[in-house]
Amino acid sequence: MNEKAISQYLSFILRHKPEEIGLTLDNEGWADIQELISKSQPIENVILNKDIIKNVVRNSDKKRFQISDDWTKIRAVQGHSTASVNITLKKLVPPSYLYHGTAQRFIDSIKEHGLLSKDRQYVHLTENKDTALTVGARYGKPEILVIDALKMHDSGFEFFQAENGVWLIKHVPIEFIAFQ
Ligand code: HQG
Repeated sequence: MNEKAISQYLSFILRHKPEEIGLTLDNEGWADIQELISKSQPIENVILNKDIIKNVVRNSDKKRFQISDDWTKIRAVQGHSTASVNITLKKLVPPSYLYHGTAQRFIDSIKEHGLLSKDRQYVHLTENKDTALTVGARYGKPEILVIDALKMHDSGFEFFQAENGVWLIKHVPIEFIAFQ
């Protein structure tokens, strides 16, 4: 079974387009697992069930999803674009520096506008350089930007952390970005 394809399908539905299958997410991003199963299309001929979903959630390298304590609900913990979801996030003091992986072809625009959240609700930052490299490589030749996170925080910007450790912020102005 192609767990990656299932993970990508769940990301698409739970982060971006629940309405595509007539699914409703609550304000915190939760979907009813049974409803998700009954409304989902087969993925590469695999019909979702609870065990498949549990395995995908458990094996997700980035811990992208969360299942509720009573095992009835599922949500994506970050990465949303859908405006119907507004997850309560932990507001935290960030480490001194955080990383953002991007593609070289975006650098000129980032130098002009800073980091924008684009289609998503937040700009995504990580403590892990390797993760940043992989994320950047999805869009072209990767480039790692170093963000002066603590200085930004001390200047009044709010940093949030998702359940899986990804750091989220609304915008990063250019003065806090070190270009290599
Ligand atoms: C770029 C993955 C031009 C930005 C990762 C990025 C992440 C600009 C792209 C999560 C720009 C948006 C999110 C500007 C930003 N001009 N380009 N001013 N500002 N950009 O996919 O951060 O595997 O929406 O650098 O781990 O790449 O899906 O964001 O290249 O946490 O679970 O615009 O997705 O997680 O791309 O990735 P995205 P992202 P998953």
